[in-house]
Formats: sequence, structure tokens, C-alpha cells
Amino acid sequence: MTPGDLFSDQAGVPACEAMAPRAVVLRGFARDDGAALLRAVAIVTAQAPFRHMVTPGGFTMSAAMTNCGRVGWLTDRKGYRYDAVDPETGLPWPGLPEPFVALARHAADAAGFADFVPDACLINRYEPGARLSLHQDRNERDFSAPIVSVSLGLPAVFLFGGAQRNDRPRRYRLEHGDVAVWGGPARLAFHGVAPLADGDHPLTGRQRFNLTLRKAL
Ligand code: MD3
Ligand code: FE
Repeated sequence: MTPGDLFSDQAGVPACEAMAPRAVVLRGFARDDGAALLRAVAIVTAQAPFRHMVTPGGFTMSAAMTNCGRVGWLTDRKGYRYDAVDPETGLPWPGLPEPFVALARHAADAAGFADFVPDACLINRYEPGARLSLHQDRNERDFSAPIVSVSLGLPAVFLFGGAQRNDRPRRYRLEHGDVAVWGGPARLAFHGVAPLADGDHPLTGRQRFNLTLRKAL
């Protein structure tokens, strides 16, 4: 599918859907790159394995995470932050794979954000039952840059809330190859992921992966 198509091949689902001002879902934008993106995830995770991080409040997250790029996002008992070193290995995070950078730039461009250059990517892995509770992404330095997210593998229900934690979230189904670009006021909206339903995806089995490409520095 080309980004210019009015509808994706999912009957009746628009190829580009505005969720909020300057926040869009590009349905299937990364579908043709899915296998290459997943190969790059495997290369990253050979050096920086998935792990279940602990929140400052002492809860172990159900989604497993790792990072690539100049810095990686971390949580532990001390708080949330970006760091250039993977605390599990003591090594710098692996570099951003070129297919991640290219896809992020093209998706941001399609959403009206010219010259997006990410420097970090958080990679989340969900297995059945794993979820992400409502949160804001606010450890980045420059909120004027968008965040580009790529869904791979099993579908998930994304929860898109408002500026306040208690704003009732809207629900969006995100499927393999869907790319979302979050800018404008939505950049600081509360959001999360409902518990993953079981399933079997031809490329990932019983897993969903999500890439979030960010300008953290
Ligand atoms: C809206 N990831 O990594 S992707 C995260 O599916 C995160 O793994 C979810 O929330 C996931 O922080 C959701 C969509 C997304 C990502 C970042 C956002 C939506 C966002 C940042 C601001 C607003
Ligand atoms: Fe987030």
C-alpha cells in the first residue's frame, strides 16, 4: 500500500486517521517492512536483551523492554530517565538500525513533521496478558518533536486519553504494520495498552512488539 491510498486493504478502515490535532495513525505504513524491522529487533536484543523493569513504586512491568540509540529509557526504584548505558550489561545501547531511522523519518514526513531525526528507540514486547498502564512520556527534552510508534505482531488495543490521567481514554486497535505519529498537544496525552489478547501471528507467534522512536536529547 502507498501512503496516498484512501483506504487500507482492511475493509472500510481509513489509511490515515487523525486521533487528535497533529496525531495520526498510518494504517499498514510499515507492513512491507515488518520482517526487516523484526530482524533488526533480533540483532538489537542479542546485545541488549529484553528485561522486565521495575517502577519507582516497586512494581515489575508486564511488558518487557529494551532500547537502541544514543540513550535508552529506563525505570528502576530511583525513577524514570534516559541513560547512555544499559544497566544490565554496562555497555552503551546498540545503535539505531537504519530501517528504524528511515521509517521514522518517512512516517513523520507523511504526518507533516519534516526532518524528524530520532536518537532513541524504546522497544516493548508484550505477551498475552501484558499491558501498559496510563502514563505520559515526559522524560524527553524537547516536546516539540513527535514520537513515532510502530506496531508489529499481534494486535493490541491502544488507550488514548487526555491531558489529565482521569480523562476517559478512547480505544484504537493497532495492528501489525500500523504506524502512529504523536505530535502537538497529543504528545503529552496520557496513553496505555490494554492487556494483550492471545493469538498467533505468522511473524511473531504469541507476541506483540512496539517500537517508539523518539528525539530524547
Ligand atoms: C502518545 N508504548 O513506549 S505506542 C511507550 O504500544 C508506549 O507499546 C505503547 O506508550 C505501546 O511509551 C503505545 C503509541 C504511543 C507511544 C508514545 C506516545 C502513543 C503516544 C507518546 C505520547 C502520546
Ligand atoms: Fe508511552
